[in-house]
Amino acid sequence: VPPVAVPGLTVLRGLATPQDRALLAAVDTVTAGAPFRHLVTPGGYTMSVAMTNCGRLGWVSDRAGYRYDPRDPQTGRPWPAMPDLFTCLALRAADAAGFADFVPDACLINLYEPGAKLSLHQDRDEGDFTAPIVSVSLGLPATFLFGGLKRTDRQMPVPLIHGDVAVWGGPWRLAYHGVRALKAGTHPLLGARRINLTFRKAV
Ligand code: MD5
Ligand code: FE
Repeated sequence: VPPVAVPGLTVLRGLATPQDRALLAAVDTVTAGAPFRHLVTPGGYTMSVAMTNCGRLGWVSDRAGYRYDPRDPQTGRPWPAMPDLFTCLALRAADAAGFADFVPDACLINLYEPGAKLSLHQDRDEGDFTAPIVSVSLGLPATFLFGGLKRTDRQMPVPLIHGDVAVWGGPWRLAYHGVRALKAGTHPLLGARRINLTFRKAV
């Protein structure tokens, strides 16, 4: 996998690999309290990526719109706490990419099965665009598409494999991005799945 030469994007190859089993055990703890579910977009489409959250705030979508919610709408309970392992990894990655003191208050957990994709979008539901976003890839490889600040800007494909941690922020915080449909395959730890942890400062 080649090094990434995209301005505004730092990919720390394999940073999460030494902790992969512990990270997946923590994901299981979170999903025991807040199961993965397929959210509906404001336009009425059901997303192919299944999602859940941990931390003080969780990202949700329904017919009313996108928002951060302190409670899981499916259970009415607060989201499971952010595991310390998650917070520490996100802080360490942000630091390595030049963003000091990143303390995420939201972790969106995305589950991809073959065929699942994320269409081109911006992450703009957060209150503070000066904080970076940190993303951890586990399981099957995916192709991340990193665009520009306009929807029509050319997109750069970036392969993300198990253990990779991506950080972006600064002037590129509002870049358009997406994930290509996941190809079928079998990963030794995750089988036919990709799990992505996306850490953000929502407020
Ligand atoms: C994912 N998740 O892999 C993607 C990518 C999301 C989302 O986009 O909103 O849940 S993780 C986000 C990411 C990683 C590296 C760079 C950029 C975004 N970016 O330049 O925008 O499930
Ligand atoms: Fe995104």
